[in-house]
Amino acid sequence: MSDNKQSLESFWMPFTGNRAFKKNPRLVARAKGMFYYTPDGREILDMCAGLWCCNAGHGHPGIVEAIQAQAAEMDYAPPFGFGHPAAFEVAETLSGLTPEGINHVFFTNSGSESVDTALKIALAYQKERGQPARTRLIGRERGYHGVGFGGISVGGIPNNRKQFSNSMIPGVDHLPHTHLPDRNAFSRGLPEHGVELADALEGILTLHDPGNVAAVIVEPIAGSAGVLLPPKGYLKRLREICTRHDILLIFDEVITGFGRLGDNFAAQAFDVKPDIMTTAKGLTSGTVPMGAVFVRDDIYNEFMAKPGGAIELFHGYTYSAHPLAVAACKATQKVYASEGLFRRAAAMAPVLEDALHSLKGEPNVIDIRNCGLMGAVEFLPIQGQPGARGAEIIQKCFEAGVMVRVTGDTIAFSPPLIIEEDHIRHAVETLRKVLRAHAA
Ligand code: PXG
Repeated sequence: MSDNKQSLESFWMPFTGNRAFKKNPRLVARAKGMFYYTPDGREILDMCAGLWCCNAGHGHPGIVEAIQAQAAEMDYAPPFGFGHPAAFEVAETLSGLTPEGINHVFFTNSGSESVDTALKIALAYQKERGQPARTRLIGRERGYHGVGFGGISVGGIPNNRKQFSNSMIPGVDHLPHTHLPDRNAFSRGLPEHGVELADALEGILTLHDPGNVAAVIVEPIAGSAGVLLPPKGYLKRLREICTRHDILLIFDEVITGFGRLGDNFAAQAFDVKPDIMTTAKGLTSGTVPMGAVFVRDDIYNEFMAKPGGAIELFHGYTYSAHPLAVAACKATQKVYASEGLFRRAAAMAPVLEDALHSLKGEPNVIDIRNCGLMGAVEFLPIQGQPGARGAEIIQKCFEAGVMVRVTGDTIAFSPPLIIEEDHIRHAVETLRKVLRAHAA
């Protein structure tokens, strides 16, 4: 450590170019409502809810106080073989938000753990119900399902896989992704073209025989890959094919859950019912790490049908249903309900749509996508330097007081659901200025 300057060397930062960051750090030290504040007090409008998670905005007093009170009351309770009442209570509250017939919750600490838990439940369920040949899993190109070995195996982002290419779990296929810029660029809401991409599932099933397939996992909207939307009718068709072949459909709702699309989950926003849903992020508004896997009642019941009182699923985490996470979750859900934040997201969605699409025609903008309070603006890559334009644009936005998320040459918007119209306009006008200055 030098005199006054904190060394940044020891912390190996996740999914970050450490050397570039440490030369030019973007630090935030405080947060309140829609804003972060840098260590020197500069205000930054948070247009990505931290990392798609702080749906109730930052520092909500109802959530802060609940976490503080719980820390004083009981710091930790073991979840294996013991329980604490609030965990059961919050599980029941959450079951009230899910589609009908999905009323059982397995708690984890992150989206990655939720995904690996869901895959394990799917595999174990097939054995439990006497279909042990059903071991194959199907993900999708450009899908992001966290960083566990299960998640990267069903995931489809090449950079997240290439350093671990020999260590993927076996028996995984991938559907084609749904990003068709030639046919769907500048669509407002769900794109018109591409429902037939779901039929690729039939091809994969024919190749392996459906009787060997356990589950299909997709994000209803691919978030990390840059807000890639499902064409109209696509998710329904995936559901129909899975039902026809008795295969589980898992929706990874880590980003789309808890109001992002103006409804509890994408399952309801799109009226397509999965068998299992993975969540995290908005579950506690990002305040305390927590994930949850929601499971159809008859899947849970299959495990419970065994005679005797033995352990039904050999899986769980030391911090499953951690008291602080449970307190944060309970308080967060209360805030969502009492402040009508999911309805608010639905009301603000058209404002975000109009504002984002007003950027059509600005320099280097090649596509704009949106659904609910999620949006993306994609730029023409600089030749031979993919990602360079996106990186420069988010740096300039940050310097101008707006935080957006970048993936390659796409920037994504997923603001807290408390956002107001003026914030949206300010963010989009800032981006417009940055784009014009960048092109000049
Ligand atoms: N599934 C989905 C759909 C996600 O978006 C995860 C699983 C994993 O969650 P955890 O909590 O283990 O990180 C995610 C996470 C980005 C970005 O750049 C997105 C996520 C995480 C980090 C960065 O957009 N999503």
